[in-house]
Amino acid sequence: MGSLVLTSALTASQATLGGGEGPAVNITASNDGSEILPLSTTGYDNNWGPIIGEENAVLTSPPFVPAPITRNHATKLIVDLEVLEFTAPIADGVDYTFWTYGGTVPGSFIRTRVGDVVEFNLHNDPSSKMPHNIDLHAVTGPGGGAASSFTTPGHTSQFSFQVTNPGLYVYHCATAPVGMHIANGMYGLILVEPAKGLEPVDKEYYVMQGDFYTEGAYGEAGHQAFDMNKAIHEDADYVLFNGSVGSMVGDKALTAEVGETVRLFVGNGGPNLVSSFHVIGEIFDKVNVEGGSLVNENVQTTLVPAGGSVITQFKVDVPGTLIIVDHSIFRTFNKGALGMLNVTGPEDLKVYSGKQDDRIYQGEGGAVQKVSTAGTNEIPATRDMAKRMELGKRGYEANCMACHQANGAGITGAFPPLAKSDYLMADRDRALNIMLKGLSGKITVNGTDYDSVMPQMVMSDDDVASVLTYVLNSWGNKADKVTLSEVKAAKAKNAGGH
Ligand code: HEC
Ligand SMILES: [Cu+2]
Repeated sequence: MGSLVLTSALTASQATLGGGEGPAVNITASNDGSEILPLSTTGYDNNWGPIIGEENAVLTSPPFVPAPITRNHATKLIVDLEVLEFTAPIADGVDYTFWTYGGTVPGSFIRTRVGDVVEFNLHNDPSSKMPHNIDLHAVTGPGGGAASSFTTPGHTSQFSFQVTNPGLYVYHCATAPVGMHIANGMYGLILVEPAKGLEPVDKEYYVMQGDFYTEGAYGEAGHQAFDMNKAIHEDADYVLFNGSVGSMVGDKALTAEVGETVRLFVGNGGPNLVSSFHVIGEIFDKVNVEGGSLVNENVQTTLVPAGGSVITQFKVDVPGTLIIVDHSIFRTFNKGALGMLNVTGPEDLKVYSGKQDDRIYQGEGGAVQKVSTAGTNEIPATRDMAKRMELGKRGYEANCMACHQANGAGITGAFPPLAKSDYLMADRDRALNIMLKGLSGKITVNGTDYDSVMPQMVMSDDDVASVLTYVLNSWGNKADKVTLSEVKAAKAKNAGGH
């Protein structure tokens, strides 16, 4: 493992390198000295030379990636990425409301070269309901850009960063509740090529896994809403490559010809599950472990962490259909994690049988367990005001603060205020229902319109009573304490009414 030792160049001045050539010291060999590795990095070496010119980044939708970078110098790279929310099929006959970067799940693939200064423009479409931002794992800086990129619908945020470390990095939304934004599809990959580029191959593809949580079980028809409770329990209904069941099968399968070398840029958006990434009928000749500089060879199955990546490379020797799976195998046959790579070309004695069955992943109906609703362990019905306020503050910090802020002031244009909110204080039953069911649609708070979505919160009845008591009695608000029986009555009424 000689590739990570050349760190002394860290302090070298870029000014000493005038010529737009790659770094002077760029030799990485395996132990026997025979081979240049796929990500033939120099370790952490910031001799990138001057930033020359500027260009607009080419972005691609999965399963495609932009062409390899041929520049031999760093540049100013302008990225325009648009957030779009829309409803689309997640499976045959099943719709889901996705939140996306660039209109696809995963989001657009971004290709950079180490040393590039990226000017990032995050556009949030005016039709969006939610604010969004972006945390790029390729960024060195607070929140990976999240703090600088919080963008309400109809706005654009701009920030810049230099890509300092070669590798394959995940980007994702980091707006509260983070898990929900990721679960709805807000992730993608950004590649930072080493100065001398990657080893040339014949085909490159973009595959990214994600887990999805729906109110109905796998395959249940109609529009399926996001299920926060299942997400918290990591009880995924769908585990998918590239955002839908069947995204890479049939005429959408990846393709290659016998004798070609294929590189897969593989990401895992999560939000929860780790992928045991495997291609049935292949062996990865090389794997950039976790998307970094360490190269493993002759690998059958490689782990892709949630919020992580790998680069796999293999030569296809025989014709047939290779099946791309998460080898946590129920996910493949019961939750959708199945793609295909069709290899065509001359037959060989060891032809892969190619016996694929398009029905195998459909309609098997995973035995998804129903998650029981929030805990209802018995609590004294007689907590006094002080106790309610104490518990409520804790519950507020855990469940509400990310959006409505510690002082209850909310965030203008995104999250309405609770402090002195006329909407909140006008109707106690309505407030209770918001706590139990979330809220969407147009409302007016203190003269300002909001048309957004507050997800359903998962809290015990006791917590609901405490948090609402706290909210109704903080930041200048004043009301009676909320009792457990009030919460239970509201719940019973909802159960009857629907
Ligand atoms: C993910 C962000 C988010 C979280 C977390 C959240 N809310 Fe909201 N909340 C919103 C949004 C957005 C709206 C406006 C919804 C609309 O436009 O219909 C809202 C509206 C409200 C309203 C009505 C409007 C007002 O300002 O009076 C109340 C009350 C409220 N939330 C209370 C809470 C409480 C209490 C919690 C914690 C248990 C909470 N919210 C957690 C985003 C959130
Ligand atoms: Cu988001």
